[in-house]
Amino acid sequence: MNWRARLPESLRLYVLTDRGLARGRHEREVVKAAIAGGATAIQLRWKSGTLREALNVGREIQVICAKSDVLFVVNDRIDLALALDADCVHLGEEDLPVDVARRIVGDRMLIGYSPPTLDEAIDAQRLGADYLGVGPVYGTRSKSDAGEAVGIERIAEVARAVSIPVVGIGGITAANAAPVIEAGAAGVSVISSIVSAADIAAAARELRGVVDGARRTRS
Ligand code: TZP
Ligand code: MG
Repeated sequence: MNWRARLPESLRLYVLTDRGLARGRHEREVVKAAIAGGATAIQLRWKSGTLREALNVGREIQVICAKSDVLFVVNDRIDLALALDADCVHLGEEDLPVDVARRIVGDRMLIGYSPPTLDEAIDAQRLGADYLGVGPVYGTRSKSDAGEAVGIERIAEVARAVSIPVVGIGGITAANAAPVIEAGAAGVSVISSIVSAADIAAAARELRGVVDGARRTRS
């Protein structure tokens, strides 16, 4: 699969797993339902538990993603991403820097990065990032160190400043996703509005509909 060529399409509805927010459901169930509803990318986000467990869960959800041509992303850990031969690794400011990561993974894996500032967004593109996660767009309780909401304006600013795709993240729901796309994002990245939904597939379908609708009116 040439993920780079189809990257903006694959970033339309980007769902992050979170065991603590999944109401007791296993990642495999969450991921299957999210994909049934139209998720285009799945990120294994693993904040507690052992690396061995993450490897085993990652193997399971990677197979589910591959069957549906859904981009499989590993959060934070290049070692885990390489062990799984993931499609992509997503890094933050506390992880290995983008240029160091690029030296390790070469061209075999996409690299996403969450820049804390506009300058870092521009740097990340120069250093080899394939896409950027920008946020928190709105207030969120899903990441304790996410910081203050940066708003829609930051999406527009970053999207104007770089040529790689941008996804919005943080507090995004079907009710507030359209402005994120209208501001220039290729897609939306979400945890709670899908992972915590009673009906995950229905929630994904609704959000995907909003994203696709906003993309159509933008173009
Ligand atoms: N990075 C910035 S905000 C956030 C992450 C991982 C959490 C997004 O979760 P939610 O529930 O969609 O606000
Ligand atoms: Mg991270």
